[in-house]
Amino acid sequence: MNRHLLALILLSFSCSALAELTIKDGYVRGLPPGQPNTAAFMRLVNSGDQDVVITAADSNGAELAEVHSHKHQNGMMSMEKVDQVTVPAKGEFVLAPGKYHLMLIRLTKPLREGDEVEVRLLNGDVELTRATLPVRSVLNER
Ligand SMILES: [Cu+2]
Repeated sequence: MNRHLLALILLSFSCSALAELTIKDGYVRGLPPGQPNTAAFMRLVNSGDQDVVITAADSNGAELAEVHSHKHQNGMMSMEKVDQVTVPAKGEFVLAPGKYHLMLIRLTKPLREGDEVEVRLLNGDVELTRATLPVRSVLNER
């Protein structure tokens, strides 16, 4: 390995150490059996001095995880995958019902109240944060 490459790798490690993203108040919406998809909600808190950009996600509970925006247009609800989300330095970004959410697509098993699902948020291949979220029945959602 040449020295430049090593320096680059060390630099990227120290950068990711500065990214202090944590997931707070997270949960996965538990839906009746037979639903292929659901959503996870959480507060993304950045305690670091630099903006954190999320470009990808994954989960052990679904084949795919994507950040979606949610819109009301002409009385219709629609949602759309977003390519990236920026959590500002010393700030937060909220994923909540009717707003942005982490879509869990093609669930690998039915999710019941009390189950747990792990989600990871990434920038490219670099893990920014992960959390184990409880499943909360949609009936208990505020
Ligand atoms: Cu969605």
